Amino acid sequence: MPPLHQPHERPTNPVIPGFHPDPSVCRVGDDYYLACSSFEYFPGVPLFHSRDLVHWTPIGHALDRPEQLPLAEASSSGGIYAPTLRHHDGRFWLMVTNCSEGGGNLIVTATDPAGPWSDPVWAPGVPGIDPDLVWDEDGTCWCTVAGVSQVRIDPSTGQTYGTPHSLWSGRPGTKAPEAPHLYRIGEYWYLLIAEGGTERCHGVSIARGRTPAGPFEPCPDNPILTHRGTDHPVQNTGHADLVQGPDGSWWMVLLGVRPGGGTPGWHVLGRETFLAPVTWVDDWPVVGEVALDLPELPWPLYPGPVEEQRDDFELAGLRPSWISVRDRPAEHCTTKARPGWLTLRARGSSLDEPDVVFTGRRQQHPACRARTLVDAAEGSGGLAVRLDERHHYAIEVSGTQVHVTARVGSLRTVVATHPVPAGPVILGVTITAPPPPHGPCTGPDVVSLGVEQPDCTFTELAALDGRYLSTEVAGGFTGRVIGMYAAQDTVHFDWFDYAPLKG
Ligand code: 6LW
Repeated sequence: MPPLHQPHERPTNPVIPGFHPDPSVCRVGDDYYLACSSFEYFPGVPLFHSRDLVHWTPIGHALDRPEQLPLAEASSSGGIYAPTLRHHDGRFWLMVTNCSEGGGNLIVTATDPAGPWSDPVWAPGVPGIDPDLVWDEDGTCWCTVAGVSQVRIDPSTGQTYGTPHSLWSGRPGTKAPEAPHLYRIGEYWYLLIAEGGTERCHGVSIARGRTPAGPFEPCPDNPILTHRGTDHPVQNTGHADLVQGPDGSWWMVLLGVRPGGGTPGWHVLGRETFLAPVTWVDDWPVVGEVALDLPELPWPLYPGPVEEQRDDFELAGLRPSWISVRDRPAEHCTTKARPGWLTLRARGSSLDEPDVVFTGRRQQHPACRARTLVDAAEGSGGLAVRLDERHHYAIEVSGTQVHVTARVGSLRTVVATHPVPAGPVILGVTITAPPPPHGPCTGPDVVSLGVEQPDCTFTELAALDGRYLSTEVAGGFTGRVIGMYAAQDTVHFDWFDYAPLKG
């Protein structure tokens, strides 16, 4: 498995590449922890650790037991939305919405953010998504949600008190005031929100007041961040959380996307986590550029442990970077059936169905290569680039044939068929920039699928336009995930590797 980052002299954005949206960050001493949304994937709510705000190491998930995370009824881009991660009274508190049936707003706690996390406490009295938690000087806990409204809560039971009241709906005429976070900074309580929807009009606004319950006075310079109407390489910037750097300076983590190709630009990696500097003028925050090259930081960098590019499935469990669609019961996904292999057992569902048996990792680089050695003697399955049930490209072994398939909305087709000798076969996908000439109609990338021969040469069977696996085409809130799946019966995978490519 690849590093989430290469140790750089000069730090770069995004600080957590690939589909890692809605970041929420908290600081405990010299350590920083960050949580993201995970939607229909299991386990839910990926968690990261950092010492420098730039290098983030995956440490696990807040929701990694099926009883914490009912997702069977979650639609694509349903499920887990927008966590808030805070540290209070010696414990980590994470509040999040499970938008699927059987879900709702929930709170889990842990003393070690790497887990174990508690069973959820449900908070049915909380009136919306994107819940924030903050404690005032008296120890009263306030829960603020999209809209933007607020209610008092006992976070250890989920019990709410009083009637939720409206705080602020952002700038007049701007849609989707959401993603609130409330902070006590100096003399004021600051209410940070996102506005404009999570697409190109996304932005960040702020208001301040003397109490956590308001009234709030909007900043005269709102929105304090937006890239709408610009040709900045980072778009859709919004959904932010504030944090202080090791030297006391202020920073913001936020989501952004990197559209590629011609017009209007297609983003394929989902909404990623970026870092931006913040300064203060007249007690209002001023956000610096969300640059792909971050400024030199005045504190030491800690690159952290680097994950291997390759997983040989030698461990009893799976590394935190592996995610599955909706659930991961041991009878369908295990490294124990054949030691040193990942075994997937199909439910008879294809990639077109919500209960497909699929385990993959996020595509984190615009250009990359992924390969796996598959033994499909007892079934059929292969390697897929997945955005959702209706948008995926795949290469599948079935008997002594491999098929490349493409599903784009309601169109589904077998693009290529190729004979392979009996026995394990290496399947590969290579994602690269489109060849020149580039014009307004050029897609963001080319997804090439094929088989690797015993002499290590790659036989390309199909080269598909990547725009059809983009959020601009498919909609939704996730990004591409590249992984292994079983379509019928039992399929074994000896190893999987993923490597970023240049260009
Ligand atoms: C989330 C909302 C948003 O609830 O997208 O970009 C939604 N912001 O705040 C899903 O991530």
